[in-house]
Amino acid sequence: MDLQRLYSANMKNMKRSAIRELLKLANKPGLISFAGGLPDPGVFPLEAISQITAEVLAQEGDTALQYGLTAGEPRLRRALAKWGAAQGLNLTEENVIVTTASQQGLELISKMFLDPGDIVIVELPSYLGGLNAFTSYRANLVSIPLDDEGMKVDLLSDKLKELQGQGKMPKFIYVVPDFQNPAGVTMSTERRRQLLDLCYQYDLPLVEDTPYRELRFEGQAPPDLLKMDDKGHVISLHTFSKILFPGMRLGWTIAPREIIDKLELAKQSMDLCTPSFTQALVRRYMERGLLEPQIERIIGVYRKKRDAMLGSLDAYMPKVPGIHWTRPKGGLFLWVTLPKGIDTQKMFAQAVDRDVAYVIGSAFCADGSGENSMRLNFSFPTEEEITEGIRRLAETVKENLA
Ligand code: PMP
Ligand code: G9A
Repeated sequence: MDLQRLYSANMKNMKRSAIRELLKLANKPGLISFAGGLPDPGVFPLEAISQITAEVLAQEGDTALQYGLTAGEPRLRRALAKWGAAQGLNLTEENVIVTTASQQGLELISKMFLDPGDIVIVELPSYLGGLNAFTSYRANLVSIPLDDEGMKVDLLSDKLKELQGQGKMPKFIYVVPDFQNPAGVTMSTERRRQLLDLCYQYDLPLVEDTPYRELRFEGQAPPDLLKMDDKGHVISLHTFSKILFPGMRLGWTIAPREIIDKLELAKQSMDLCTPSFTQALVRRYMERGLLEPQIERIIGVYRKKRDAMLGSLDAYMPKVPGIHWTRPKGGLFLWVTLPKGIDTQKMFAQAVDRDVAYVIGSAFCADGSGENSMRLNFSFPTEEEITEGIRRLAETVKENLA
């Protein structure tokens, strides 16, 4: 059969995720992977989940194994609204839709807003899974560089003016404001304020994707964009993937009611509902007050791993101009920049020969740049693997400098 003739234009526009492809490498014996953003399985709360699973089956198996409502199990929606309210957000359960993790939130938002050729403003670099969701609906991505304080809003302001002049207003702006994936940086309070003001000025939705916000190792968190927004522009994506575990595929989106209603409509034809079973598990887990101590446990483990990675980079990386890396105060990732002329894609095979892997920087850059950069994940490898892996990586970099 000539399938090429049949594929939709959307299908033809889809790109394979470098992250997902790299997961296949994880089985190479001896390889130390700084690639995928995998949580440390050592922190998975197996005992509590196994106990709660038995309880759910015994006490509410009839509903937990049944189809559920598209917007989510009502008691979980309530629990999530309560969790948000405890953080100072002004919301009710009607502002919450449960999703099959936050990747589905990205897909639903794309489905809701994007026609072919529409513009989405993204950070440079940005989360690959977000970029791929938007381009699968044939959006044109316009990248705004970030620095240690997040998206450079002065450049955004210029770009919005330019696009308005061309009659090409974007559909929304997408940011990962907290411990950004891939760069590890957090948007400052001032930038958040300016970003929201631009959204108000140009009447644009702001999609904040914040899976890592709770995983802060030190310092004071800047205010939530959702909390700062008093005009209903922010759509906020959340997930249990990094604060509990990703195998359940459970997340939630907070937004004004009208948007929740459209997301529900878009979700009906996608998966009917998020699994009732995992929703019941997490609701009980939260009701029992287990989530907060679990987050504290994860923070303790990842802080040490972040320290191990920074310490090893300081110790092993060649000290030459042009090599630097971000120093994240939370999350799962940091971003390494190498001197111009080193191509991390070309270097990748050499790194894998030395049994160490990373994600190439260009995978996160919608404009094709980033060839001399890479993302390193520190949550998955052990501290010993981090030290050894960075030593191997530094050897590879030295070989390329020579
Ligand atoms: N957004 C960002 C910024 C992410 O880093 C990730 C996962 N690494 C996701 C969304 C998707 O996560 P999930 O679907 O597991 O919630
Ligand atoms: O495995 C995935 O695709 C989720 C993790 C994303 C990442 O590594 O950024």
